[in-house]
Amino acid sequence: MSTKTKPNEPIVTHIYTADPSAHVFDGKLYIYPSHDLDHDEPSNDNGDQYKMEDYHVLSMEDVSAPCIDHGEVLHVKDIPWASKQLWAPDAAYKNGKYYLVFPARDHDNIFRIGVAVSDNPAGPFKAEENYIPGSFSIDPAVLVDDDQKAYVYFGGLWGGQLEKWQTGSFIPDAEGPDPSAPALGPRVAELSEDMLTFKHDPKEITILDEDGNPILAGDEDRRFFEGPWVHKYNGLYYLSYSTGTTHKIVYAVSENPQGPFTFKGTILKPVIGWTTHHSIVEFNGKWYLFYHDCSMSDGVNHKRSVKFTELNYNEDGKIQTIDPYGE
Ligand code: FUB
Repeated sequence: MSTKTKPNEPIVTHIYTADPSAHVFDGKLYIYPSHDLDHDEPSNDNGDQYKMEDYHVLSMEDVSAPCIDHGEVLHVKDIPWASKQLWAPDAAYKNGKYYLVFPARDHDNIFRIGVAVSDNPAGPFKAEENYIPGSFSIDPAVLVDDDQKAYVYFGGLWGGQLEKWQTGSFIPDAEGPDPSAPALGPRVAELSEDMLTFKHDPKEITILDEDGNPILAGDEDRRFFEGPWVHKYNGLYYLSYSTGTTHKIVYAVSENPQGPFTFKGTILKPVIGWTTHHSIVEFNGKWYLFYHDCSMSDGVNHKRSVKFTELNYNEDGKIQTIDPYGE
């Protein structure tokens, strides 16, 4: 735990971590990951093997400093509305407080998104009594824009249940669109001033190809699957996400935080393991991609480790594609 951190190596090795959301708070890098459990039970496409019960917060003074584990900051037993599966969280700072925004299954087995609050970026966090009214699915990511408006982006297919919300209510046996129909997009909602509710019903984000046509559900190299993240670069909004079945992190760009976004390319080639999940952060004048893979468990999909690497842009704003195991 006290060794120096290196790019493309697990930032901690004493626990399995995944789904890293990295932020700079108080001049330090804070990472809010999922905490994978070390079990050997079977896996399925519904993601039941991802049975995480708590969150830890990690931090680094700089990118080569030791990564500190601040310990357990929230446990499912302390979240009144949640029953299981604390999946990919994010954190945001507003109004002098830190907000951990996270998905979990409620007591009806439906994924919802909740908030827990702290005065300290390293927690501990106190969960709200109920999930955000009107929230559903997984993988929330919060952007607090330059004008202090806060947006939460979320959604995930398959185990993340996004297919089941196409009508606005939960249809347990609903399937995804036909491959020739537009793909399902992630959702976005502006958060209220206190960060605890949506200001409006979530809106579906449209992702367009270079000709202005919606990306289709059958276009598995480019369509949204899970893990949305939005960052700003040179005044533009960059929406990046996992393509799931084709295991890439790709991105699309817009002038508007709620889209539509135009597809641009691949950020991260496939990693060892089925899932891929990332965040992008600027720290001390450089940009970094935080991601995970399963190298530390020799490829066991639910035993993942967070890593990071530098991310570079071309002069035209395009992100250079990263090979996680390249030179
Ligand atoms: O960690 C559980 C799930 O796996 C996340 O919510 C997805 O993004 C995928 O990484």
